[in-house]
Amino acid sequence: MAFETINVDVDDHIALIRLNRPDALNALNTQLLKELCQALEEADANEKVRCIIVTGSDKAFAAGADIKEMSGMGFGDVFTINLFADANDRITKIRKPIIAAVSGYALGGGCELAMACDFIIAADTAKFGQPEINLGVIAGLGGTQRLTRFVGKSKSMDMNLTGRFMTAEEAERSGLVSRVVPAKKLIEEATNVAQKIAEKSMMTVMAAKEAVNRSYETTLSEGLLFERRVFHSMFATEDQKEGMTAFLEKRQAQFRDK
Ligand code: CO8
Repeated sequence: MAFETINVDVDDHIALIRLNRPDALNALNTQLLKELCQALEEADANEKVRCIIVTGSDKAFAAGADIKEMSGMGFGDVFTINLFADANDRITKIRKPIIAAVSGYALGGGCELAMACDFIIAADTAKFGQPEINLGVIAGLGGTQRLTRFVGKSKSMDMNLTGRFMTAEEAERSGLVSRVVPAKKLIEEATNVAQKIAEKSMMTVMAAKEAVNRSYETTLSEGLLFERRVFHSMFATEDQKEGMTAFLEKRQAQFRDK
C-alpha cells in the first residue's frame, strides 16, 4: 500500500521508515500512526527484513501528537477512539528489533514513540521533552512510565512537570539514548548498527529482545527465570551449535535462523 505520511525503504535486510509530515514537524496524527503501525507490521512479516529503523527529518523526529487534530476533542472522543493505546499495543507486538534514529525534536508523543522502539540512537542535535504540561494535559503514550524507567524519577518529574527539553548529551548521560552521533551521520550510523544486528541469528535476536522487554513487565526473580529458560532453549537450536563451533574454529558464524 502507498503511504502518504511516511516513506518506507527496504534495502539489504533493513527497513527504513521515515515519518514525513514536514509541514507539521512530523506531528503524529491518526493517519500517520495508522500508517506507521501498518508499515512496522509489514516489515515484521517480511522475511527479508532483519532490523527496522524509524526516523524523521533533520529538524524533527516528531514534535508530538497532532495538536490541531486533538484540540477540539472531548473526553468521549479520545476515550472512544483509544488511538494512542492501539498504536502502543501494535508497536509493542513487533518482534523484530526497532531502532529509533532521532534528529531534532522528539517531543511529547514523539519522545514516547522513540521510547516505544527498542533503543534510540540520537543525532547531536536531538532534543527530547514531554511538554504536554504546557498544553494542559499529561503524557499519554508512556511519557510518565517509560521515561521514568529510563531516566529515574527525579529527571522524569523534572521533564514532565516543567516541560523542559533534554539535549542529546544529557539524554545519553541519563540512559535515555544508547549513543549520540553527528547529525550528518545519523542514518549511516543507525544503518551500520542495524546491519550488525541483521548479521546475527534472527531467532536469537528476537529471543534477546523478548527477554530484555520482560524485565519491564515482571519481578527480578521471574525475569531471571524467564531468561534462564530461554537461554536453555537456545541449546536446542542449530544456530547455537554453529555460533560456538565457529568460535572454536576461529571463523565467522553462518547463522541460518534454525
Ligand atoms: N501538532 C501539530 N502541529 C505542530 C506540532 C504538533 N505537535 N508541532 C509543530 N507543529 C506545526 C506548527 O503548528 C507549525 O505549523 P504552521 O507553520 O502551519 O503554523 C509547524 O509545525 C512548524 O512549527 P513551529 O513554527 O512552531 O516551529 P518552531 O521551530 O518555531 O518550534 C517546536 C518548534 C518547539 C517543536 C514547536 O513547534 C512546538 O513547541 N511544538 C509543539 C510541541 C508539543 O507541545 N508537543 C506535545 C504535543 S501533545 C502530545 O504529544 C501528547 C502525547 C499523547 C500521546 C501521543 C500518542 C501519539
